[in-house]
Amino acid sequence: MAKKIYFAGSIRGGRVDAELYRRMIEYMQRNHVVLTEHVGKSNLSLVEQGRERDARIYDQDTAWLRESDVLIGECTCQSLGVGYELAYAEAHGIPCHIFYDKTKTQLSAMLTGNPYFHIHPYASEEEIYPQLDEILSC
Ligand code: 6K6
Repeated sequence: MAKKIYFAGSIRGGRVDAELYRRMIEYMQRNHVVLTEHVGKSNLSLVEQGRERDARIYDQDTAWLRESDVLIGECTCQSLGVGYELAYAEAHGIPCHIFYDKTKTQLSAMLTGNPYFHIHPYASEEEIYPQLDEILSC
C-alpha cells in the first residue's frame, strides 16, 4: 500500500546533497507519496524571508509530519531543521529512518544513541535503495 513519506533533508544547513535528495525522492515516488518533494528541488530559496513566512513553513511541515506514515531522513549534511523534525516525529510516534554516508560524516550521538531511531549508515548510494524498499514494504 502507498505510504505517506516525510522526507527530511538539509535546506539552510547546506545544499551539497540536494541532487541525492532528488534521486531518493524520485525513487520513493514510484510507489509512494512524498509529502516534502520540495526538499529535492534545486531552485528553492534559502534566504530567510521573515518570521511570518517561516511560521507558515513550520505550520505546514509539522502538519505533514503528523499525517505521515514514516520519516526518511538523509543526514549526511547536518541540519538543525532536520534534527528538530526527527525529535518532533519521535514525539508523535512516527517511525524514523536515518540515512547518512559514513565515509563523509559522523552522526550526532543524540541520534545514534537513541534506540527509537533506525540508523542506516551507507558507503555508497546504491546501498540506499534496497533499504528503502525494505522499509517501505512493511
Ligand atoms: C520554499 C520552497 C522550497 O523551500 C521553501 C522554503 N523553505 C522551506 N520549505 C519547506 N520546508 C522547509 C524549508 N526550510 C526548512 N524546511 C524543513 O526543514 C524541511 O522539511 C527540511 O527537512 C528541514 C531543513 O531544515 P534546515 O534547518 O536545513 O533549513
